[in-house]
Amino acid sequence: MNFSYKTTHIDKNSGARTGELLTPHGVIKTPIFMPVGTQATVKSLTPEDLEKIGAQIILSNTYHLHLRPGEEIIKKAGGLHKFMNWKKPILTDSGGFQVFSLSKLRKVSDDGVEFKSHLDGSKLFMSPEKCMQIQQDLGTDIIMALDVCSDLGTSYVQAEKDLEVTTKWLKRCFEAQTNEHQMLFPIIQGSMYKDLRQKSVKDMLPYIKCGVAIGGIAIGEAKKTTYDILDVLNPILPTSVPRYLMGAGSPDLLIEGVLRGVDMFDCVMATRISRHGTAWTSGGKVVVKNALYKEDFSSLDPECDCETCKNYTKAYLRHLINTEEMLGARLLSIHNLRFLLKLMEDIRDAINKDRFLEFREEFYKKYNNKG
Ligand code: PRF
Ligand code: ZN
Repeated sequence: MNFSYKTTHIDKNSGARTGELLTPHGVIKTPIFMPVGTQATVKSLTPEDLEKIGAQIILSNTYHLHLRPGEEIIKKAGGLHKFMNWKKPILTDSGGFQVFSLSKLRKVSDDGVEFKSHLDGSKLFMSPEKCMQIQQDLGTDIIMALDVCSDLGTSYVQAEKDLEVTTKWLKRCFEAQTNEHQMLFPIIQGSMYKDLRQKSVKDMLPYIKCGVAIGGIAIGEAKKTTYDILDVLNPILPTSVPRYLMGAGSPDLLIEGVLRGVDMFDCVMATRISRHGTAWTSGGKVVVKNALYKEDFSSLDPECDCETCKNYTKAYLRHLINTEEMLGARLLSIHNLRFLLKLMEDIRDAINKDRFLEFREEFYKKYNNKG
C-alpha cells in the first residue's frame, strides 16, 4: 500500500483542516476540488492545461468509460492515466449515481443494478464485483463503492431500503477488491434522514480504511438541508481519513463544506456553466452573454491569474459565446476551474494561518456585493 492521509493543520477557530493525501500518482493537498473528466477528458481542456491551472487530481466515470470505449481498451492502453496522458491521481465514480441519473430502466436487487444504456438502450447489469473489476481495469488511484443514491423526496421506508442495499454492496465491493494499491471509498447514504445517516456511518465504519464519501446530498435540496446533513456527519466520521462530498462544487458549497469537515469535492458545474457563458469571479457571478458587456474591454476577473483573464476581454468572450464558437467554452472553462482551484488554495492558506473564518466573511462580502 502506497497511500496514507495526514492532517497538517487544524484551524484553531473553525476546526477546518488541511491535509496531505498520498496516492500512487503523487501527493494531494487537501481540501481540494477535483475537475470532472467524465469521458476521460475534462471538456475542452488538455492535461497540460489542467496542470497549468493547478489541478492536483481529476475525476472520471466508470459508467461512461464502461459503455465507451470499454475498460478492455483502456486496460490495453496501460490504464486510464496512460490512455488520456494524465500523470497525476485519478478518482473514478462507481457508476451508481450515473445509472440512476442517466439510464432509463433501472432495477435494483441485492445482486446489483440492471439498467439500459443511455446510448443505445441495450440492457446491462452492474454488480458490486463488476464495478470493482472495471475500476481495477481502469487502474485509477481512488475507486468508489457501488451505491444507491436515493432520489430527492424519497420516503423514509424507501431510503432505508436503498441504504440497506448500499451497505450490502459495500461489503461485496470490499471483498472483491484485489488491487491493494487502489483506495476504496465507501459512500454514506441515507437521504435527508439524520438517523439513517448515523446508521450508515455506523454500519460502514469497518470498511472506511483510506477515505469516505458523502453521497445523496447536493442533489437539489435546500442548502440548509445540505449543511444540516454535513453537521450530523462531521462529528461522527473518522478524522483519520479524507472525506469527499460528491457532486458539490459551487463556491459557497466548497466554503461551507470545508467548514463542516469536508476535504474533497467534485462537480461538473464549473465546466457546464462555462459552455452556457457564465463565470464565477471574485466580484460574483458574471453572465458573459449579457448585453452589458458588449463594449466591455476589461478582463473577466482582475484578481484572477488565469490565461483567459490575462489575455482576453469580456466583450470578446461574449462574442465567442454568442456565436457558439468552441473557444468560448474553452476559455471560460479555464477561468472557472482556475477560480475554484485558486479558491481552494486560498482556503488552505487561510486554514494554515488560523484565519479561515475571516477569509469566509471576506469572500462572501466581495462575492455577494453585486446582489
Ligand atoms: N453517489 C455516487 N456518485 C455521486 C453521488 C452519489 O450519491 C452524488 C450526489 N451528490 C454525486 N455523484 N456514486
Ligand atoms: Zn480567470
